[in-house]
Amino acid sequence: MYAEAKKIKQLVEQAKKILIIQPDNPDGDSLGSSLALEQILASLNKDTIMVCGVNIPNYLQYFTGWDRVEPAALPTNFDISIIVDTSSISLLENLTKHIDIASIKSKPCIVIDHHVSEASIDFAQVRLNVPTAAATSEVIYELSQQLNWNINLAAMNAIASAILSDSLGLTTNSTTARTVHIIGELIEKGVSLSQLENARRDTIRKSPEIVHYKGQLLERIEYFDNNKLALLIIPWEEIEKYSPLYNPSVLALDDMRLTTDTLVAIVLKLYPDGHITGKIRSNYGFPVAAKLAEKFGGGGHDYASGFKITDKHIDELKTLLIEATREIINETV
Ligand SMILES: [Mn+2]
Repeated sequence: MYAEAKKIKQLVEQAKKILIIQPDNPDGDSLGSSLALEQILASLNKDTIMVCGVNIPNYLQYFTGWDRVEPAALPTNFDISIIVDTSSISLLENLTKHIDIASIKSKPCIVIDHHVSEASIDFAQVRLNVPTAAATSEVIYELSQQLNWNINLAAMNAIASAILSDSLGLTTNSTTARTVHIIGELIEKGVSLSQLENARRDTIRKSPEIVHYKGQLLERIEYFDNNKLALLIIPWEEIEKYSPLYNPSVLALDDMRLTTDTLVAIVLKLYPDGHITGKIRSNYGFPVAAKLAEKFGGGGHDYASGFKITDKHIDELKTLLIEATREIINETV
């Protein structure tokens, strides 16, 4: 039972139009959470607008309704907002180029999340953060059950896909018995996992161009400290060219993590205004991802995290990252 449920119910009941916000790094969980909320709130006769600061990438377009997420909408006539799957203000930077942050701050805001790191969104009226949940969509499922909100089949499909996405098919360390039970309940109510998986597989097919680009990325992976750290840098020209087709980091990360002796895999993306984002993944038994990201102003989970840097050259950042990873490895191993 969530103590925050009552307050959330009140805010939702009083609202007519609800803005649903995803972070600037949308993933299967943030998208599935948004789509599930869209359906659940529609059953409560609420109008919703789903927004995200970036376009929904191709590899997530197996979610029915992804195209209802507006990348650059300018809604001001909403009553409350719900931010899903992040507690970090830095992940709303792109969005606030399209929407005045003051309009969000001036109205009640609810955060629903499952990230362990400290919350930097300080203007939310209610923050329902459940770090023990494998996905934000798991929290939305539990909350809806608790409040007796109707979850239709479209919402159940979105929740199931989102949970499977964040939990890598129920295999991450964050997957609990409850996570698996929820999937079981969704199947009982009509969700077909094989149908969802087929839809997903259809969208993750790669064009020959992307398969060749993946080859280039794999060749460029650098290994440090006896392969314990795998590092890949993706320049803006490639992000611009390939990310509308496929997320470049997703192309390489699994192979990086699956290298013999590798404990930590990091992908750095370079942007034209000089900022650099980092995606960190660590291997099972080595839960240091959030700790490492925090050293660079970011955060996340034990095995998956990220950060954003605006004041460092790539060479300097690379040196610092190699040192920080080495330190954490020495402390842990
Ligand atoms: Mn998530």
